[in-house]
Amino acid sequence: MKISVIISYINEMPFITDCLGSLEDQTEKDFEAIIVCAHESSSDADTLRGMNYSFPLRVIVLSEDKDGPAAAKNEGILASSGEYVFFLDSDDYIKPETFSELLNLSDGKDLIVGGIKRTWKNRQNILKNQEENPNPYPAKTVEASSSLSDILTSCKIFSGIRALGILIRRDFILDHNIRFDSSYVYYSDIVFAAQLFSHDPISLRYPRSYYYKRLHQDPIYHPSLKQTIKDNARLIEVMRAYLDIKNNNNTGTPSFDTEYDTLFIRFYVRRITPFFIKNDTEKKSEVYEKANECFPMLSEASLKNAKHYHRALIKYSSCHSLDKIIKRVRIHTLKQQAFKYFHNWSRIKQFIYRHIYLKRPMKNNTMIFESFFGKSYSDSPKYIFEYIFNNHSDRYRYIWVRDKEQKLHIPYPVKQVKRGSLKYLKAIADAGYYITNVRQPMYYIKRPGSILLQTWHGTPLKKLGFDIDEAVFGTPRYKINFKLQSKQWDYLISPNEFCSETFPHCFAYNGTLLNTGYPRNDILHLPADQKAELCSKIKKELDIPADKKVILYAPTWRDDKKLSEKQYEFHLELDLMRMRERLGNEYIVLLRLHYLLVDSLDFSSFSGFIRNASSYDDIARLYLISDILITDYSSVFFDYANLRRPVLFFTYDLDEYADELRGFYFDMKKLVPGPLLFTTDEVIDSILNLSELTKEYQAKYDEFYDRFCSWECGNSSQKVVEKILK
Ligand code: C2G
Repeated sequence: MKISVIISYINEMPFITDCLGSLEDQTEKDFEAIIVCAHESSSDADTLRGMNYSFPLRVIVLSEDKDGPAAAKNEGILASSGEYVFFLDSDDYIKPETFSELLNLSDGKDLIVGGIKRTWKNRQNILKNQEENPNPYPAKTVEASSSLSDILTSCKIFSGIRALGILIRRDFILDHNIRFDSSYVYYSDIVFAAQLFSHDPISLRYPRSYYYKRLHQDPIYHPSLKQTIKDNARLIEVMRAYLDIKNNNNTGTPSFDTEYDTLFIRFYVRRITPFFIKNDTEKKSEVYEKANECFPMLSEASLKNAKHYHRALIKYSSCHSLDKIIKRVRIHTLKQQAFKYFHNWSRIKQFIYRHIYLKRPMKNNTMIFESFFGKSYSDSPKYIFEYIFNNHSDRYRYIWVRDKEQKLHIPYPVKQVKRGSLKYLKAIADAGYYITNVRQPMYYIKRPGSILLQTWHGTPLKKLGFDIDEAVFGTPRYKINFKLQSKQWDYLISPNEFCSETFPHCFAYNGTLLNTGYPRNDILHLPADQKAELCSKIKKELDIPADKKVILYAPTWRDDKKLSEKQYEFHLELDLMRMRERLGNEYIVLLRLHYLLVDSLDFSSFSGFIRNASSYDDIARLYLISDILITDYSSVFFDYANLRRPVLFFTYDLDEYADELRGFYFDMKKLVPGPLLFTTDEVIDSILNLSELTKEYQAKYDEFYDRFCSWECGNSSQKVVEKILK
C-alpha cells in the first residue's frame, strides 16, 4: 500500500461526499482511506461504513476519553499501513492528480509538500471550472524546491503552518515518534509540523495547489471547527504553539528559528492587533498577557528582517500598556484607511456617513422607503407608505430611494434620494424608520431607537439564505452577511404560515415576525366595483384593448447567468411566433421580466400581440388586469393566487434549476396549483383548454389558497402600520 489517507471526522456529513469523491477520482489507485470519527459523531459511523467506494475504506470511532482532531489523527497514524500518510480534513477535498504527482516526486523523500488553496466552493463547482479552464497553472511556475526554509516561508503566517496536504513517509513519523498533541483544540498541526521539520527530513516543496481547504460559508448551521472556537481562545492557542516550539528547541537550525519568528511577527501584526482594537477588555488582556510571553523569544535577526512598522510595533508592544498599543494601532489603521479613502469616493462617502451624519441627532419622524434597490415605486413599501401618508400624513417626513438619475413616478409630494449618494447616506443616518423589501447595505449602521422594517419580497419556492446548501453563485460572505443584516431588522413581514416557519431559519432571524400577510397584495382584495374601475384605468395606461384576454408571463432570474453586479441575462424560451399563430387575436401577452434581468428584447415585429411591461413599476397592478399568469420558479404565483385565476408553469429547465442552482422548499409537482409545462405547444394547449384545466386543478387550488393566501384579505398594510408606529 502506497498511501494511507487519514481523515478526521466530526459532524461533517454534508461535506464528506466531496472529500471521498475526490479520492475516488484519484488517478493513482494504490491507497486506503481511514476515517477517524470523533466520539460525538459515532452515530454517523455506520452511514460512513455503508458508503460505496472502490478504494479500501475503514471507519474507526474514537473512545470518549480521546476526543478531538489531534487524537483522531494519532489514531489514524497507528491504524495506517501505507508507505506514506496523507492528512485530509473531512470537509476538504483534493485534485484527481494529487497522489500520482506527489508520488512521482517522492523518490527518497520523507516529505513532499503540496500547496493548499482555500475555497468556499464545492467540488462539483471546481471541477466544472476546471473543465472550462483546464490548465490554470502555467508550467513555469511549477518548480519544486527542496529547501525546508522555503516550505516554512510558504506558510506566510504562523497560524498557517499545517500538516495537511503533505505526503509524509510513515516510518519517518514512527522512527521519530512524532504525534499530534491532543491538548490542542485547533492548532495541533503547527506543533506536529514543527516536529517533522526539526528532524531534518529530506523534503520537497511542490508549489502546485492540490488541496482544497473549504471555507465554511455558513457559520451558524454548518460551522468549521475554527468558527466554533472563540477568537481569543484561538489566538492564545497559536501563541501557545509558538512558545512550545521555541521552549522545546523544536525549531531546528538557527536560520529556521528565524523563520518561525518572522511568521510569528506577521501573525501578531495581522491577527492579534486587529483583535485588540475590536474586542472587549477582558478577552483582550488575556491575549495581551500571552503575547507578552512571546516577545522575549523573538530573535534579533527576525526583528531586523521585519518591515519597519512590524518591528516598531513589536518593540512598542513589549514595553507599553495595552491601551497605548491600541492607540498606536488605531492611528496606523486610520492612516492606512485615510490613504484608501482618499482614493475612493464611495469610501469617502461612507466615512462622512459614519463620522459626520451619524453623529447628528436622529429624526424620529423621518421615514425612508425603498423597493427593489430603488428600481421602482412598488411592492409592500409602496402600500405601507400610502397607508401612512393617507392616515398620518402630517406626522412624518417621507423619503423614497431611487436607483437611477430619473425620478420614480410617485403621485405624492415626497423627497427622493439616489441609492448610494451622500443625500441617501444622510437620509439613512437621519431616519427613525427604514422600510425596505431588500437587504440594507452592509455599511448601514443601525441607530439605537430607530426601526428597520424588512418587508421582504415573496414566499420562497426556491431556497433562500441559510437554507441554500452551498450558495456557490453568491459571494463567499453571502450567508455571513445575511446574518449581519437580519440582526438589524426589528420587524419582518410574513405572508403566511409557511414563511413564518421558514424565515427565522433561512435568515437566521430572531426578531419580531409580523404575521400580517403582504401589504402589496391588499390591492388584489379591493371590492369588485373598485377593482373593475382600477383595471380599466390600468389597461388604458398600458394601451391594452378592453376586449383582449391578457396573459402575463413573469419568469424569475437564474443565478448562473450573471452579467455584472445585480444584472442577469435572460433567454426567452417561449416561441412567440408559434403563440401568435395558434392563439390569434383574442389574446395579448404581457412580458414582465424580473428586476435583476437585463431587458434587451425587441418585440417590434410582434406589436399588438406582445407588450413589454418590464419597466412598469408595480406588478400587482399587472396581476389585476391579467386573465392567466405564466411563470416558472418565481414567487409571483403565491401572490397571484389571491385572485384565484389560472396559473401555468413554464418550467423548461426544471431539473437544472432545482438540482444545480438553488433547490426548492417543495416538490414543485405536488405543490403548485397548475400544470408544469415544458414546450411552447404545451403552454398553448393549456391556454386553449383553460376551463378543463381549471376544473382539474380546482381542489388543489383551494388547498393552495388556504395554505398561502388566507392571511391576506386587503388590510395587511393597516395591520403592519399599527404594529410599527411608535
Ligand atoms: N417580480 C417581478 N417580475 C418578475 C418576477 C418577480 O416584478 N418577472 C417581483 C415580484 O414581486 C416577486 C419578487 O419580484 O414577488 C421576487 O421575485 P422572485 O422571482 O420570486 O425572485 P427573487 O427576487 O429571487 O425572490 O422569498 C422570495 C425569494 O427571495 C425570491
